[in-house]
Amino acid sequence: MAVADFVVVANRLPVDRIEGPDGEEEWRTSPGGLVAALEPMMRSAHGAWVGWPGQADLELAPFEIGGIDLIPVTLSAQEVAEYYEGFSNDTIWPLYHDVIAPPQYHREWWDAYVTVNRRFAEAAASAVSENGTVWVHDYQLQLVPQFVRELRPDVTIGYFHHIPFPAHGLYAQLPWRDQVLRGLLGADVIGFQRAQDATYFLTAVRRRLRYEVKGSAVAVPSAPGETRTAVAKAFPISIDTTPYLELAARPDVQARAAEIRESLGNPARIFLGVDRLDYTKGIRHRIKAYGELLAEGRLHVEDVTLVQVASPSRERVDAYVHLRDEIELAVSRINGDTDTMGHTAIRYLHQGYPREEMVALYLAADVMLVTALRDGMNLVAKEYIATRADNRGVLVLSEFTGAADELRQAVRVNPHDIEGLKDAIMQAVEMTPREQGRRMRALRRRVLENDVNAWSSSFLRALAEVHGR
Ligand code: GDG
Repeated sequence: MAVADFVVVANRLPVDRIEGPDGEEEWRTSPGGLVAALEPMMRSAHGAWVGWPGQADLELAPFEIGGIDLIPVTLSAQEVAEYYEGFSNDTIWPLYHDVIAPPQYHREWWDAYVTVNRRFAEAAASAVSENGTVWVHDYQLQLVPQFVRELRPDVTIGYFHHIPFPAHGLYAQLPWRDQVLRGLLGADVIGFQRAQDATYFLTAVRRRLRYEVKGSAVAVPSAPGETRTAVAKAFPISIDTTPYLELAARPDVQARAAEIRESLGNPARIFLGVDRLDYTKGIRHRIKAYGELLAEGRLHVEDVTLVQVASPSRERVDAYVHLRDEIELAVSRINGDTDTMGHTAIRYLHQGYPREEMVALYLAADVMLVTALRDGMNLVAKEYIATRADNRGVLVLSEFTGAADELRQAVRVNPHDIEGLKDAIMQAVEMTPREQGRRMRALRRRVLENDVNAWSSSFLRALAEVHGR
């Protein structure tokens, strides 16, 4: 069944199962970073997408939605627990985000990871046409490039890593460190968010596998006495700017932004945080700094509100359950200490919202707080900038995000430095409209010129160049 010239492989299919109007189940395209990034290209290239439908033990035949052929991969409940919640989200995720939470190493999880990666690779290998292209995404599927190459040496293989790659001293903890490097090196091009990630990866390749590395090119042994070239470099991902520009210009969305401000009591400054509820996002640090500014009287509850959207995430992984408790305790303490009948310090929302509402929130916010302790890119920062057509608003941005490499005119922070974070928040509060405009214009130019189409084109160009070298 070799059909598609271009096959995307990602952990999740870009769809959610929902209940239709008459109670029947149907599929709807789901929002989210990767989906938003690839959807436009998938439609124009008539590609296929291999992924898990998001429910255990679901056996589904391939189907089409919105012009994209979807090829579902079945995972058992045990595989979801071991490959996805276990190895992907409780081993690789914390290790690659600088061990902010302790990674768990379990041999059964690794075995499940290998088995499931092989299944994804088999699905991709049988879907891709002769000399076609397979583009693998992210840390759940690091072995897929190697497995696809073993099955289909004719195809061009790309891999993009959405999260950070750790420094060698940390990476070396991984009991399966050499196997993972060999898995990734099955690709012709291995893309990272930041130059630093690519450097760390190349260091690991040199030190662990002793392959020859020249600049961004690795000589990977392919047959006795022969090598092929794999290239590892940075391709900073971005957003599909069109829907953000369109929504931000819509009168009803602007009216909704005004209504949000009104319902918060029209404070002089609205701060906004939008994150999956994840320990990498620095939500606690942000709340701590903000709470201290209120306690010290540098900010007053009548004048300011922090809206914190923390969308539910990985609720079956222990570290996330603890994090939620910690954040909710901190929020209710600050609110309890400072709220008045008419004003609240933090409007905390453990909910997901439609994109219209997200854009209304971006428009309502004077200051966007992105304080991640480690983040591959952070698309929220770019979304906020895209919506600020009036060139007003301030982005406070952690230097530990991929976005910090590009968004130089943001107010940069080290979120571990609470005093520095407090000063940055005050700098944002006090920034003149003229200075806001100067910075925001430059930020917008950067984001609008380097959108997701520019990102995918540059990755695919690099892929075409390397293959056959
Ligand atoms: C990974 C890497 C990298 C969030 N809540 C709602 C909602 N969102 C949307 C945001 C944004 C996306 O989800 C989150 O993207 P991020 O980049 O911030 O973070 P991760 O989910 O951790 O993504 C990350 C990314 O991959 C892409 O390579 O940048 O570093 O960790 O688009 O707007 N969207 C809606 N409702 C919500 O409640 N509609």
